[in-house]
Amino acid sequence: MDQEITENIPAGDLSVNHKAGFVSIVGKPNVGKSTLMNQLVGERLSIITAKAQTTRHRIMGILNGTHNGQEFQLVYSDTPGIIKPLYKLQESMMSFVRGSIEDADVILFVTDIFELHDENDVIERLKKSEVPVLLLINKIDHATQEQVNEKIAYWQENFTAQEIIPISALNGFNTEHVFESIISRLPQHPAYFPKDELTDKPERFFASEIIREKIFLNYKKEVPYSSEVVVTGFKEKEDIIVIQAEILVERATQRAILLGEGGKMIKKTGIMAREELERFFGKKVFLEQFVKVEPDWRQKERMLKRLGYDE
Ligand SMILES: Nc1nc2c(ncn2[C@@H]2O[C@H](COP(=O)(O)OP(=O)(O)OP(=O)(O)O)[C@@H](O)[C@H]2O)c(=O)[nH]1
Ligand SMILES: [Mg+2]
Repeated sequence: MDQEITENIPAGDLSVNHKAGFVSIVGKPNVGKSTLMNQLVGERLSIITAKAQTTRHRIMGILNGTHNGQEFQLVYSDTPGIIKPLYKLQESMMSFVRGSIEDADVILFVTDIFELHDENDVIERLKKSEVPVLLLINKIDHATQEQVNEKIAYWQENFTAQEIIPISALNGFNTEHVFESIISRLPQHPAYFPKDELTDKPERFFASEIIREKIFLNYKKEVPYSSEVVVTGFKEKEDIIVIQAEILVERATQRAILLGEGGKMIKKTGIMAREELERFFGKKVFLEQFVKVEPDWRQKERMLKRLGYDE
């Protein structure tokens, strides 16, 4: 299991007594990439749902600390699950994945012990990169030792990784081992971000993601995939944050579903979002939501740019 290979490890600038690097978390949809990033960073930065393609952006989570007497900064990137894009939004999602693989010092290739995904498109992308890859077999909390061993054997046959590590991102099982493996491969480099920054994204982004998470949880079929959230107002007052959010959908029928009978469903979604926003920001939140039809926004380049889907 431990295939420690020390070649390929960038030494970086040895005169700097500090380690820093970019760690990209990639894999198929729904394997637990966002769960893992939150676990490794120790914050709930990325939204998580049981539905595939929850994450649409590259989201950085920054971890600073000291390891064996040396300061370090790990810049994790959570990314969208790798798929063959069918529409423009998904093309942008895949360009975020590409960018994060290009920047990486270490790649975490996350797989699911139970799902038999066709992982070839992930492997194709990783083949082009020279960066060390740690292959993580996730969700082993429900697996037997025998199933874990079988999966390790499968991956030893089918992929060349520097290490194969079975984990449970949900329970944090073996994630400390993952951290140690990353740190040992990190180059000497000054910090990339100020030490008090937790992420590269603004507060508004997290507000919109939290609302989107509740839409993913409350609606079925194509509705979550056709929805996008834009925070149009974010005012922090002394004791409350006032947030206005537009929810875009592609069709009038989806708007009706989102609202629900007598506005019941949107109200429920709003309450769930507000509670989560209050936890996230540690403050009272007043949330106003407006549902708008923006025909085919997922296909329109100009709209996607406006919504932040360009690199
Ligand atoms: N049992 C179990 N479930 C897990 C584990 N890690 C993640 N999950 C579940 O798997 C589902 C997907 O998790 P995410 O973290 O959103 O997966 P993702 O890879 O980020 O998915 P996309 O953003 O859609 O690509 C959620 O229901 C998680 O709770 C794990 O270690 N064990
Ligand atoms: Mg995700």
